[in-house]
Amino acid sequence: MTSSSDSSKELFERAVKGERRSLGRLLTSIERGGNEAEIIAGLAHQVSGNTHVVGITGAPGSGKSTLTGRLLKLFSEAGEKLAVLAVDPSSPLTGGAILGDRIRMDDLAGEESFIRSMATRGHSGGLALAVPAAIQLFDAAGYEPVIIETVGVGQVEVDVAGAADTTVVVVTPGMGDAVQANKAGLLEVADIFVVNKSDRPGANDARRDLELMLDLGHVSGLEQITGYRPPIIMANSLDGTGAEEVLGAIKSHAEYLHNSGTIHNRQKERLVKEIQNRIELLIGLTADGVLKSELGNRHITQVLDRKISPAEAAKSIVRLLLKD
Ligand SMILES: Nc1nc2c(ncn2[C@@H]2O[C@H](COP(=O)(O)OP(=O)(O)OP(=O)(O)O)[C@@H](O)[C@H]2O)c(=O)[nH]1
Ligand SMILES: [Mg+2]
Repeated sequence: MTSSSDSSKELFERAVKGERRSLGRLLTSIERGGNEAEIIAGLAHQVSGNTHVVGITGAPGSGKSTLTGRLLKLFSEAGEKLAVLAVDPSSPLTGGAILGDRIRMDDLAGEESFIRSMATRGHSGGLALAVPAAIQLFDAAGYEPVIIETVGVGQVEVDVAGAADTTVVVVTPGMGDAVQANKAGLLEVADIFVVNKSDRPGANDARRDLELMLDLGHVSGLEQITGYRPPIIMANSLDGTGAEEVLGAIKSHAEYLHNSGTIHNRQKERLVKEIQNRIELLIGLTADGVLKSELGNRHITQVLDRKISPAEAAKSIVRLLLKD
């Protein structure tokens, strides 16, 4: 074993015993990616599979962090040792804003809770691997639940939501927010809806839009099979209205998952997705390498000489690679 994996192992053992500084260092390695991250994820995987993962997603500025802060306080008061991971799939530049959230949240967290933000740091596929690894690490270190906050702007957060056992989708009154969430594919993944900023005009319209969409069968096909209909909760996270109800809904959904046995499917889906992401990453790296190799050059030359098409070159290379 290399010395770096030795030190990861030591850090991991200390993190599992509750040493927060070690946990922080491991999370930094996970965020950086590469071999070290893989070793840590492997160690964590062996002893994970217990925590409940709650995803909180929604449009930028919908109040996810404010709501998360409320939940953090309620869970902490109930004696839970929870972890919050704030994920920003956009640019590393907004890391500062997330940090601002973190500082606000630190005031609300109990001594035992752990709050962390994670940005892409510009490497592709980074979050797709870093988020599940971080979840497994928190899980191994005994944090329950793990709350993941992501900004809802594209595919990444739908994926991250897919990594959760319970997904909370936050919408706000006005501007057809519910319709936007529907377009972004967020309604399909929602287990709980929160109409936040319900102190603003149009909150009841937003609620009605969501009810209609649920009725219209965007999700009701699933509802008929499972018997579960996502609740819609009106909240004002500035004064804390609705937060207890959201907490109750998270607990009810967790119970539903356990009673129906669906929890195993979710955990399986999460691991299958992780394997898929890792395969894609490995194949991508292999493709990069091959194109710079002798084999790659031979094919590139043939394509340039118009002897074979790019598609034929790709297929031929893949066929040759799969032989090894
Ligand atoms: N009126 C009102 N304002 C709220 C409510 N919840 C949050 N806000 C405000 O909305 C703004 C955005 O809140 P955040 O919690 O940072 O929203 P967010 O979804 O985490 O934002 P990003 O992480 O940047 O996507 C802040 O100024 C909050 O104070 C609410 O229930 N009512
Ligand atoms: Mg936020």
